[in-house]
Amino acid sequence: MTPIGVSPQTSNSPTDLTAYLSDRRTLVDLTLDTFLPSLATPPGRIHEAMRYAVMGGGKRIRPILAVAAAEACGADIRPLLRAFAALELIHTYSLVHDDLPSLDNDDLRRGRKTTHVVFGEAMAILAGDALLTEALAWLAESIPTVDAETQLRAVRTVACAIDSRGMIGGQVADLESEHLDLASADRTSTATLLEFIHRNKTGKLLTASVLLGGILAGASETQLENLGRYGAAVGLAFQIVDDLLDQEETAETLGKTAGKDLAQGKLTYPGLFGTDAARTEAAGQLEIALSSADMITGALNYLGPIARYICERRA
Ligand code: GRG
Repeated sequence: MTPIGVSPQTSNSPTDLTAYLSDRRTLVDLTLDTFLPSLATPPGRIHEAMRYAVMGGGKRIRPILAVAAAEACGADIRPLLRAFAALELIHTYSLVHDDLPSLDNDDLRRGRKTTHVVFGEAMAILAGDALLTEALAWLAESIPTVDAETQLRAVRTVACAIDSRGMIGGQVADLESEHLDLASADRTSTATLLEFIHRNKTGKLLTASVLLGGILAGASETQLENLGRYGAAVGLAFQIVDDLLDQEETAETLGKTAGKDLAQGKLTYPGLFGTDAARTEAAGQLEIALSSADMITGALNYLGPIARYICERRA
């Protein structure tokens, strides 16, 4: 298979984040388009649904985090791109399933109709299943620059992040927490539950993305520790900011339904602690992320600017 080319580095300066994000996003999109089954592959309808869900936008934060971590650890990312793009398949599967009528019942995602609205519920369930399965195959595809044991560790890291003790577990706790009677609930245990939901539902896949980049780059254990700390902080901050955006932005800006958390009685940081305290918590997590990013001393390190972008984004 022809490796996907990396365009010339646009800038070595972390201040040039926009160019960096755009360049890496193009690489991720190219990889997804190259390796996803074509519409001509039978049965065409499932591949159409998979491509509709994946190729219709999205910030590509998870694969970009993996790319940034690998680059910060000094790796040539070209042979690693398919494994990194697998993160986007996993993320998209979670969105497709989360939008289903039996879960969030949403009809807007990434500025377009959700997959089940366009393809029907049965096909959306199967497309989500197929994306997850495809992701595992991409992660397990042998990589010339990575030995088999290291790759096994990488696959295990991602799988453990999204299982019933990780992303799915967080989703289940989130479902069960809907319409909690906050007035009569003990505040400390509610706060613990909220952190559990955010760290698992959102944080673990983001952390695994950073770790995947580091592991496949051959990072040292010390580097992996710093990457793990960075990922956990970014993951928590990401979801707190998402809670704030749900409250403050419009569906037009977000490309998904706004104000849903309140309507669904979801447990959120601004809901439990107020907007100012939620912002303070996100800022604290950003500080942790920035100091952890600084410990990775590679020549090309965009981890800090990406963490800042995640905390300051408006969509
Ligand atoms: C497997 C059903 C199922 C659920 C797992 C991750 C998840 C739990 C559900 C997806 C929906 C959701 C609200 C996730 C929280 C994380 C989050 C804010 C996702 C949106 O991620 P962005 O902003 O989206 O990176 P884009 O569209 O940019 O990729």
